[in-house]
Amino acid sequence: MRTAPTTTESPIHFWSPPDLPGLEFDPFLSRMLHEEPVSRIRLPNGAGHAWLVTRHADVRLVSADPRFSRRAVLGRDVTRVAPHFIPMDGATAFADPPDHTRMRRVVAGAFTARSMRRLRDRAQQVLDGLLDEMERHGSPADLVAHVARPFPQAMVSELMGVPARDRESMAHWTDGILSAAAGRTASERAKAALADRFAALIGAARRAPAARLPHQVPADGDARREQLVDVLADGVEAGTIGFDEAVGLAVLIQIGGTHAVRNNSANMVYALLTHPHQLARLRAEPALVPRAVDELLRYIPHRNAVGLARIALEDVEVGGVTIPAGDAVYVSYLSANRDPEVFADPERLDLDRDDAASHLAFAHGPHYCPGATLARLESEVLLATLWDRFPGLRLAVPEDELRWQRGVLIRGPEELPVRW
Ligand code: FLV
Ligand code: FLV
Repeated sequence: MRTAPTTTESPIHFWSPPDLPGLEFDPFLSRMLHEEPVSRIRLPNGAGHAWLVTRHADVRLVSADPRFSRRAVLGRDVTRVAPHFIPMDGATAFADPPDHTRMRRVVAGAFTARSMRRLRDRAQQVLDGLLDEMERHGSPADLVAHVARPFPQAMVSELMGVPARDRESMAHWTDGILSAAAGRTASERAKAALADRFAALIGAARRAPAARLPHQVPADGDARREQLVDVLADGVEAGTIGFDEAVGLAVLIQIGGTHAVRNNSANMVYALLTHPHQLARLRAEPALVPRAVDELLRYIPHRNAVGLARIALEDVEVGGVTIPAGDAVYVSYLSANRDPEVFADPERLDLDRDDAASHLAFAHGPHYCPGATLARLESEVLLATLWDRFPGLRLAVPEDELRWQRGVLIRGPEELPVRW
């Protein structure tokens, strides 16, 4: 007989993510990390309870161990923050190896080293153009509207091969999907609209494979073949992935590539503007940029509460607690990034720390962010360029007058008014 005594002993904490200002860390998450590192929670939507795993070592275990399944989440009304689920049913987020491995291998075709070199050059061009426009607009200006929003939007469209005319509506739908407050119907509608658009783009790429034959392509032909919409269409043609899987993949990469990077970039600039000694350190030593990006990724609480659960397929001991088969489990990459077992003085933003690269901001295991290289290069180009162009850059309003998005899954400022 299976016994799991901790199940009946541990309390169930109701966790409704607060709308926190700035980069304030969720006090509930801190308390769990330090006092009850494997706990039970109930979130505002869905049914029942789930486990919350907060320590770095335990988060790594749960996110890489095949005894915890994403596939098994499908069809279950798991307790969660938003009324809806973010990914499409056919997306990688809901797949386990070996299916997951097969799908991810197709995506890797758009993230080759050559493709990333091309995108780094393109990122610099795009950003320089946006900063020119911001300069023409004049001080003060909103850094979210001028840079943090359009920059990743342009880059993910480059990666994907999304036509310029579709970019704004895609960004708009993406925001709708990642709102917990918009309501289920509005979010599901946004998700369906985005999926329809990608289905059309992938369908068109399937019907036009001849355009990608070497003797017909223009000079940028090689680059075009690496665009994700084409890579996915080729994967569908070859029978490696299903059409719905291809659409699910495109939707997730669009969401991460626009919404997540917009907010994280704005948060990075905000963090540096409000830590002047750290900013001075970065400006004195530009070679520090890649390490600074890691430390900012570690330090910034990217999201409210937790994302997508996994289901324990058998009883598993995690941090001395037995999680029973069938229970839902959430990991917190945010709390893992503040674990004092791994990070010295974890609450301190310190660009010189040598342990920042152990952060889990891009997750861990098979679901590790497929866009991490692109996200990282965008942040590197941004932090290496912004203060060269605007050496006097500073907040245009007192810090406590900044407005932070409410009822969202991914945290960030509404606007970031700056002067120079
Ligand atoms: O891709 C995911 C993701 C991205 C992100 O930027 C934040 C997240 O919390 C998540 C997530 O929870 C699940 C993903 O699949
Ligand atoms: O924020 C979430 C999220 C973000 C994301 O970019 C991809 C996702 O799959 C998710 C998710 O599943 C749940 C989230 O709360």
